[in-house]
Amino acid sequence: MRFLPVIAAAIALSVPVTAAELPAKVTVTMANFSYTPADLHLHAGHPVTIHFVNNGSGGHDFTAEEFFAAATMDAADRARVGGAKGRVSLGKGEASDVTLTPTAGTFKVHCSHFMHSTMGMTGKITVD
Ligand SMILES: [Cu+2]
Repeated sequence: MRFLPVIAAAIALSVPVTAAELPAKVTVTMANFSYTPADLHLHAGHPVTIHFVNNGSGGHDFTAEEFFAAATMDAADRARVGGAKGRVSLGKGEASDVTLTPTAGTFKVHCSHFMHSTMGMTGKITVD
């Protein structure tokens, strides 16, 4: 029984640190002409790394100005979303990781390339 307090203390010390510092990971795949998943569900106040991949035959982007503007992220990630543009632009076969902490809300996503949203490149992000 004398080891029990030690184990309890180790758990108390390790669990909160791990949970607070490791961002969740989600992948968003761009294709002609879709996002997978089209509806992204994230948790407010919890850091997440979004892995964007372009599997299409040409360039695509993930434009979500309000989502990125409301999120907290460091300067390098802010640059990856084009600053105020709020857009992850990828050429064919490219990928990019963006780590951020989202703010609650429902946000629209679209591809800004000519006619792509009309052909189906739209999505939604729900943060709660
Ligand atoms: Cu596109």
